[in-house]
Amino acid sequence: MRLRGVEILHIAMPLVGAFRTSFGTEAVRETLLLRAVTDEAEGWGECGASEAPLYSGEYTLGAADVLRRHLIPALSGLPDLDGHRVAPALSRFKENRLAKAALETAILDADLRGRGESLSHALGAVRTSVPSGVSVGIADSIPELLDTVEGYLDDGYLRIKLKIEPGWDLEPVRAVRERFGDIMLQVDANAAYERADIDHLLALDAFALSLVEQPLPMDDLLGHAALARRLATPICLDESILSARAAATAIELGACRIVNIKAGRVGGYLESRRIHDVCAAHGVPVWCGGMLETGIGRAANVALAALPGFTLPGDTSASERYFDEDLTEPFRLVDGHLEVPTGPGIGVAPDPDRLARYTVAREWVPVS
Ligand code: OSB
Ligand code: MG
Repeated sequence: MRLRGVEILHIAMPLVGAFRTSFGTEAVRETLLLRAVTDEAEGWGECGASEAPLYSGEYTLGAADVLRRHLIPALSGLPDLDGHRVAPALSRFKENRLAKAALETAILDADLRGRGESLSHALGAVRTSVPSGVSVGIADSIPELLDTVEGYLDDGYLRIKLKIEPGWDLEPVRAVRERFGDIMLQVDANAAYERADIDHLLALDAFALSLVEQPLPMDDLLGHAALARRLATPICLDESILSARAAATAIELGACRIVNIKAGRVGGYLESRRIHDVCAAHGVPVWCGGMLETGIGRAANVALAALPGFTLPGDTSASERYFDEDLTEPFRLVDGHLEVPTGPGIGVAPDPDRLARYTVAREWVPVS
């Protein structure tokens, strides 16, 4: 397969409700879609970056810049390009995993479409549908939070994840546990606490949570290990796990018992599978995280979540939890599950009219 070029589409998709975490509030998904054009097929990838570098150091315009200036040109002149050759061709460029993942996914999608194979099959999926949870942002008040959670439980979500931060933790968690009883419940701090908060975090053990996600800074694996020695609730890492090597290190240090896998954060679906394999070898359950993706990114996430080690419900929610109108056919929740696409590649494509409506800029980056 030979790459002809990549179109970078800048999109702006209003969210049905602003999503608030410890690091900021997002009301519009301002991100990139990539359309890889090869001599065999076209492929799509979605970038996990947001307008500002709050989750990681990457942000949408920065991702577009590194893609056009460095990453896409590095794929020129490769006569036998396929999904597996992207990461080695980009490896001399440091970091920029969200941008690399989007590019690798677009090439992988084109490659698989050309061969008529689904991404789920290529990754080694064993399920035809995946159990879904939902990530609930920080609310203005506890009554408002309880209404939101009730709505999601009525929709059929199989587990609830509450975003927490100092000042919004024990009370909201207690209120949700008391009101809804024995639901599967977990929390995500997005690194909002410090080691000095460990005694405070121990109070979370009272609420029978499935896990506490990324309580401490991303580079504090030893802090997570120290917390893990005292906290009965399993620690799950998100931001800290940037690669299969990082996953192996975190597990060996006792910094986590569960891993959230997000393809963007780790540089792509192929590295995600390696993390899955490392975790499986250690008996560490994994689940699929999300970055408020459109149907393009969601399709690929759902394929990943169908692998055997994904034994916990992921942040793979239905399209309507994010958008009034998705770019693809909407993903729908059926008995708490999303169906895994079966068509070639990621198995979905953007609807041209809706794509045009939400595209704010596009640029063609040719390769020779
Ligand atoms: O920490 O999991 C996170 C969204 C943006 C950035 C970080 C995170 C999240 C979510 C949303 O929790 C998950 C989803 O896509 O539904
Ligand atoms: Mg998280």
